Amino acid sequence: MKKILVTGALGQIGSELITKLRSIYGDSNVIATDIRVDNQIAEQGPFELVDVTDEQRIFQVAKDYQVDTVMHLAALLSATAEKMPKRAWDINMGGLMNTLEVARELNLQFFTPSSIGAFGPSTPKDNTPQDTLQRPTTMYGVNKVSGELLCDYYFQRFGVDTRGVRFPGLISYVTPPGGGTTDYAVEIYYEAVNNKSYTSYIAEGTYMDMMFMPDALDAIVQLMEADPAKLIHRNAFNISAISAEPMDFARAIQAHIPEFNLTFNVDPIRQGIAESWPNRIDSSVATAEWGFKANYDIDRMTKEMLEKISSKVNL
Ligand code: AKB
Repeated sequence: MKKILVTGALGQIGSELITKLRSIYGDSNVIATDIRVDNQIAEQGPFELVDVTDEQRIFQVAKDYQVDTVMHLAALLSATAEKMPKRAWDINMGGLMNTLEVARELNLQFFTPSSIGAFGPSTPKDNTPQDTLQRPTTMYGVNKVSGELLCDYYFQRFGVDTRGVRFPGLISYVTPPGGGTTDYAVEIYYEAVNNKSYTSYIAEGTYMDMMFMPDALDAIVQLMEADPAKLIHRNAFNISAISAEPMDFARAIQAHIPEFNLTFNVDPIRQGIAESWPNRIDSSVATAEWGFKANYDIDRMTKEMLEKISSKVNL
């Protein structure tokens, strides 16, 4: 049985991952941490205030609860990181380094997500291979590539059991993302339900990888439970479920809301980031090494997103 500390537990991934982990490993075995308190998560099980730039505090909480695993999610996303690059470096790299050090000192299994943002304009755009050119042009991308290398280093140099995936844009109806380039793919569903129209800041024809949150959560659990003997890569596995551009979402939504109307008002910063990322990455190495499989395509995800958001609106 695992005992897991999760940083950034109130973020888009964390808020759903905590619930899933608690259902698998038991409420008291999942220690949610963040820089602010959320009563619902805190009532369900252990919760501690932890700022990931404070290594001593991470160490203390990990030691007090005698955890054997840390899942490090706290990070600034791509668009926010572009607005404040120095702060992004401090939080994304400082937080990762601190958490890896705690994992080394206490011999913890370690998970952290990388991203499709770890690729850049010179990366092959279609069927992007697992091992390829990575020269990202954003601060977020620089952080993610450095993080991938740092996790490999901690495994090779110190034997820390580091594992990770490159997440695409994650789509969910529980906690909205904040400050990402792929956030439009969540906003479009809320606007479809509330206003039957959406103005996209990403241009028509711009493809990016996406995934519905339940597939992302399954992938984390599956990778952490995978037989280490089968893992050749360990960190930064490409995983994707959907390659889509704004019109693909519009068409999927129109199957349920025919009057839905999509217009465009492109944001040059986020459009520039999106254009530097792949159209569709190849997940076959993750499938071969630990059995990754996505269950949701865009149509199945759209049906569930619209149903769940409508039921929240009609409460
Ligand atoms: C972002 O858009 O910054 C994130 C990501 C793809 O890593 N959703």
